[in-house]
Amino acid sequence: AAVAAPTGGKKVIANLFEWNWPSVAAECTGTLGPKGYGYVQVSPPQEHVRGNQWWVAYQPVSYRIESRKGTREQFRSMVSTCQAAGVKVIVDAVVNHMSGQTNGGTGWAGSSYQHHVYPGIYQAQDFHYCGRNGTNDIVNYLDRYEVQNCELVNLADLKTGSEYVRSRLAAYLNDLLSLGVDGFRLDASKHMPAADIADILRRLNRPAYVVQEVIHGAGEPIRPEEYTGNGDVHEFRYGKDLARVFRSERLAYLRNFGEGWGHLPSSVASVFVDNHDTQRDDGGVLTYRDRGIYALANAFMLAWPYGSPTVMSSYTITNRDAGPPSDGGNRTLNTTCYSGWECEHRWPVIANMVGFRNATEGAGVSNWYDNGYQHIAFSRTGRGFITINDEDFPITGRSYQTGLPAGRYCDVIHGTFTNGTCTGPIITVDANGWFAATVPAHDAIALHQNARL
Ligand code: AAO
Repeated sequence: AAVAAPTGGKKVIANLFEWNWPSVAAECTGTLGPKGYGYVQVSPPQEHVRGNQWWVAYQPVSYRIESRKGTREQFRSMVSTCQAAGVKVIVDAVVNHMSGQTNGGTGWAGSSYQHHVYPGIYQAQDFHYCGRNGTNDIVNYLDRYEVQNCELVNLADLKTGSEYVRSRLAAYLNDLLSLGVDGFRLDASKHMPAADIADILRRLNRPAYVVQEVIHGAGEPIRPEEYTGNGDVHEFRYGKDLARVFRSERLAYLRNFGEGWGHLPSSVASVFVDNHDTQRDDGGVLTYRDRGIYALANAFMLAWPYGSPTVMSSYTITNRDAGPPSDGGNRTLNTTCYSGWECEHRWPVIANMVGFRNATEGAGVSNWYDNGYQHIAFSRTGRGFITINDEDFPITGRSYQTGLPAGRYCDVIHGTFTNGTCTGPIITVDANGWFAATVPAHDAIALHQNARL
């Protein structure tokens, strides 16, 4: 009962990583809805092991909706507030495994557990023991059996082939649907056979958006393509390739970015410049630390019609494992943008380009221009136009064919369009679709039909 791509006119996802529920709700009303985001992705909501690392959320000990991010009632209220603001909710669902700590303990909400024993939920027989590597851990990603039957970093690996485990996981997802959620990011999907996921999804009480985390790995036997029958799949090559282009290659190469680069079919690809793992563990990708170049890369992603884009929103990373700003009891504090939290989704260039995406949905690419190096331009036929100059020098004395109707347009890279006025420069497109302007170094100009004066 999955749907293969976000539905509705507004498809951009904001990933409010590790935000607590009251802060997510306030952001839906205050920013995400008004800026045109269609979805918010939230971090795992189930009870988890205790600790102040962010990744405790990826170690479930029960399916109670009770975590450092808030209670079941706060979660329910967040979902309805977001939906009232026109923003659907996607939950990061951890269904491949339970906790990974060798010693047992007491979870966030008081449930006691041992590694491989979660009273009333799972017992020892509900897990895989692959019998390899002395630890039962995955070592060799080139071995399909190992990846799907051994433990990912010691996390108790659920036997998703068993009837009981499937029904228990479906019950968890159906409970989230009963709280009103619209979709799921299925964590660690590579570690579950695609057919097991399909079986679990058939048990959902209603259709939901599904995106599976299957990291493309060179030479690995388990490929992202195997999972596209279940829903969308994260395209990890996108952010890596885009970063390489911006850092050391040429923007001119982007003219066929996506399928032309061997990436997944656009209709099932979920894309992002970075996510919570790559911003920590993959030095190659662009992140908030890259400031203006990161904004330009997101602007390209939002302008370019490939895949379903997710905008990352991070807290400031002090070290790899450190959790978000929290109180003495490890409860996540309310978000304070630009102080401990980066709030990339609010950066004016990124937030305004969400409106560009919405205004150009379904339009093709035309009027491609590049100078062979770091200056590109293209139209989203009849609805929008962008030019990006990532040269170290301004581009002067040029005119651009936009293909847009004549008129005065807000440059949404430098200005915000509200109630018919623009807080930044206004670009005049002539009767033949042209305008002339200087594009500063490492900068851009973007126009669209919904920001016309
Ligand atoms: C923590 C501790 C561990 C401890 C464990 C249990 O750190 O020391 O053993 O608790 O007590 C998160 C954290 C972990 C944390 C875990 C549980 O990142 O540090 O462990 O929570 O609390 C693989 C999986 C992928 C997974 C990724 C991290 O396939 O599913 O590892 N991502 C998700 C989440 C992630 C989370 C979990 C899963 C677990 O997004 O946040 O972990 O719920 C290759 C393979 C990939 C593989 C990577 C990393 O990727 O292809 O499948 O991902 O290696 O092992 C290039 C290559 C590409 C390569 C990539 C590596 O792109 O092309 O092939 O580089 O960066």
